[in-house]
Amino acid sequence: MHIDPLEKKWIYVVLAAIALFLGVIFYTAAVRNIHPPGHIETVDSASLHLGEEFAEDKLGARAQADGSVRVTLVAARYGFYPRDIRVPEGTPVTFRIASADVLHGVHVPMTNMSTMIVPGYISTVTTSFPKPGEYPMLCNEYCGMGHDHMWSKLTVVARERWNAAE
Ligand SMILES: [Cu+2]
Repeated sequence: MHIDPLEKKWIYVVLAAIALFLGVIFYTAAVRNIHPPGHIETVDSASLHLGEEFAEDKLGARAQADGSVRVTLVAARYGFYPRDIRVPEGTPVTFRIASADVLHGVHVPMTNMSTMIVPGYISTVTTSFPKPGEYPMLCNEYCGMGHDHMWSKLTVVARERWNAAE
């Protein structure tokens, strides 16, 4: 069978591109621990305030029995609530986030904390923050007129300064 040399060249180019894309996907998943949001748990966005997990008094950071920290957040136009989160450095932190209205995204610059928050689903991300400091949590999915102002504060504090009651 005859294949035109130019066509052959492009077959190699395409195969190389596919190999590169797959490589990037595997690298980010295995090495950088970046995953798409898990569409496993559902939640009713319209009644978050009435539910068990996302009621107002249940939100925020809480120490878990295994030493990790769980942060429960509601994303709503225009912020992540509660607006001021404190977590300890170098500790596994699991974020559980639900949207009260439309599609949002959350991103903490210079870290791998980033996920989409799709209404109706609970987005879960586990990461840890090696460096203490104040970080913005930004919305990275356009969600309306106030999107540019949709951010909340994440403070990473030294382990011994972190008080589980906060
Ligand atoms: Cu938003």
